[in-house]
Amino acid sequence: MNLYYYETLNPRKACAVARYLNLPVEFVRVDLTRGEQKTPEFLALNPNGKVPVLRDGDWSVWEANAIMCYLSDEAKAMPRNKCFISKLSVGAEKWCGSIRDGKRRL
Ligand SMILES: N[C@@H](CCC(=O)N[C@@H](CS)C(=O)NCC(=O)O)C(=O)O
Repeated sequence: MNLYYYETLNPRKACAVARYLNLPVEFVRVDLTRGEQKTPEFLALNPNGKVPVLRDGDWSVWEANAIMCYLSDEAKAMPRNKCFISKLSVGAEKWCGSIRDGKRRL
């Protein structure tokens, strides 16, 4: 899994959870000051052009909350290994976050 980040609040949350759960995540720095979040390559990962983004195989997750839920599922971190957050609800969280950002892209 690749976690695209910059040293700002939202990516920091996702990075902290990935580290805390000790998951095999490779951290990829996206320099927001150089506009790297608006390149075609990055927009293919997240059409909103924001970090954090988690890439897991063909699956791309954005929105810090959605990423933290996804990582939690990956680590089976919920009590009794009950995963309440399915890929479907991660998608819903991603969608809600996109609306909060004023866009409706999923
Ligand atoms: N709702 C999103 C917000 C993500 C966000 O605003 N990321 C900022 C950094 S903290 C960003 O990538 N800004 C770059 C830009 O807007 O061009 C989340 O929770 O992940």
